[in-house]
Amino acid sequence: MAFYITTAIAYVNGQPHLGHAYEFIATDVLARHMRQRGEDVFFLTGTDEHGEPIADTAKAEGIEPQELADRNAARFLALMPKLEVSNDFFIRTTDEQHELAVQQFLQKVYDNGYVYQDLYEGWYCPRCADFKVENEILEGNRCPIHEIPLTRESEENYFFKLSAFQEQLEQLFDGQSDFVMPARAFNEARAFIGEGLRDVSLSRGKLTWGVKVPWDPSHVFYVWFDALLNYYTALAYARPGEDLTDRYWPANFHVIGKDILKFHTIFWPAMLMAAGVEPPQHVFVHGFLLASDGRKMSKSLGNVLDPIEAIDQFGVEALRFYLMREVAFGADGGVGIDGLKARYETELANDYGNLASRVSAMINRYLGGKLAAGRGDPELRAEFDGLDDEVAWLMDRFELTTALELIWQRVRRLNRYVEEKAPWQLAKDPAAAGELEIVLRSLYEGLRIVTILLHPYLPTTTDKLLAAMAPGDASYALARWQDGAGVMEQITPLFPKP
Ligand code: ME8
Repeated sequence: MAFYITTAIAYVNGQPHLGHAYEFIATDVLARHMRQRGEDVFFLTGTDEHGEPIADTAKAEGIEPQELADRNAARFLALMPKLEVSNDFFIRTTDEQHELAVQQFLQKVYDNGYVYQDLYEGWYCPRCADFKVENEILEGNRCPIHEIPLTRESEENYFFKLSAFQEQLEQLFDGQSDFVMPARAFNEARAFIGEGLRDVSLSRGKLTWGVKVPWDPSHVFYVWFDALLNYYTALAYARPGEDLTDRYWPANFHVIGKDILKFHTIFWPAMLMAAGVEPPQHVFVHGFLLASDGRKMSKSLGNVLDPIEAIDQFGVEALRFYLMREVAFGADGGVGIDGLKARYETELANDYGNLASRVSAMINRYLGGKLAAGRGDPELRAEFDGLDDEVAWLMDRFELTTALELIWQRVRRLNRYVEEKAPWQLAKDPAAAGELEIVLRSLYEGLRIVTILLHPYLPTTTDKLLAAMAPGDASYALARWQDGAGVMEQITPLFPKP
């Protein structure tokens, strides 16, 4: 089945940071998991390049917005392989095909009668590129997100009739309790609709850095309308000569942070409805990464976990694992380099790395690297029965952290099993040869299963380990206890001391 998943597209007025990396990695974990299950996955990410913040930053640097966009988009593009992110396409909202498609789409919204002209006056945050409603503004007319002073702006604008979709949005939410996940985010969005929707400004007359409004080229579209459309427009040109829209739309998951909930769960489905296009199936809203002291990460406080430094020190797989393990996906949480180091040593190097080394060493030493067919230890086997289904069930609900915990319980179980059975003792007793074979075969099967399930989190390490095993395939169908013969080569440590 088609499975289309997207990240938010990052603003190019700054460099990639850990919050971006977190979202890319989490989305990648689910994309890889679905590929293992044989789904027809399309994974989109990219950059959001228009709007006031980019125009302002470029101006401050004395360069053209396109130059700034090119420079920073290249940084995001280069980050993907460093994070082992397996996106199928990288969209830039300055792509000509995207700009044309935005114009066509919004022209349709206009033709359908959902756009009108009016005077707009309100409090505007140049960093959010958004007008703020009175009840969310901080004392002293400051932005609730950036805490910077807002400016009073008024201009003749085109408006999108969001209010016309009040009922349809209520029906969407009330008919599908997992349209927005997790429940806390759903409730927040539903409450916003419940307050009564107001029309929103669709264009900017003062700005030139954006997609021109086709029926009035003296205006550009408000950057959010241009940006949200990336999820839809990319499918038409991601594969030259092929239009993937029918194959992948509606998207299964849009993955976003909690600060952009309103745009994705309210504006976006309404825009799609206004053009007669189906809304996405789910929007998953993740939390924010904070410093380990619970404060916002900031360069001036010196509490930033820099993703590139973390990768240089511990490797990308450790970063991926740590972020997915440390902070329950969907909630906020603190992270830091000390926590990463601790999990690297105790969990990756000891729990998993040592387990793999010991199992491979013992299979080679006692059995010459070969395992005969057999059913293994029924008690241990029973603890792995149904694990694949449980993990898949959690992944379908984007429970990346809970799924990882479930897998890790089995990693720990295998370590206890080694201690309980002490294969090195069995090896001393010729009468215990049969039992030794059963114990090692069971360890091999358990290790193979957890390795397949860990594959989305640790793609390179698990590939390396599976390459030393036969069968060494990461497909999900093999994440069940097998009875056939096996082979395991001697391996080098998976997580050496950094
Ligand atoms: O919002 N922890 O771009 P962006 C977790 N261009 N996630 C974080 C984070 C943190 N500390 N900081 C940011 C935009 N994010 C728009 C999106 S989509 C059509 C347009 C997340 O570069 C943030 O919540 O500010 C968002 O999902 C993503 O990073 C990009 O943020």
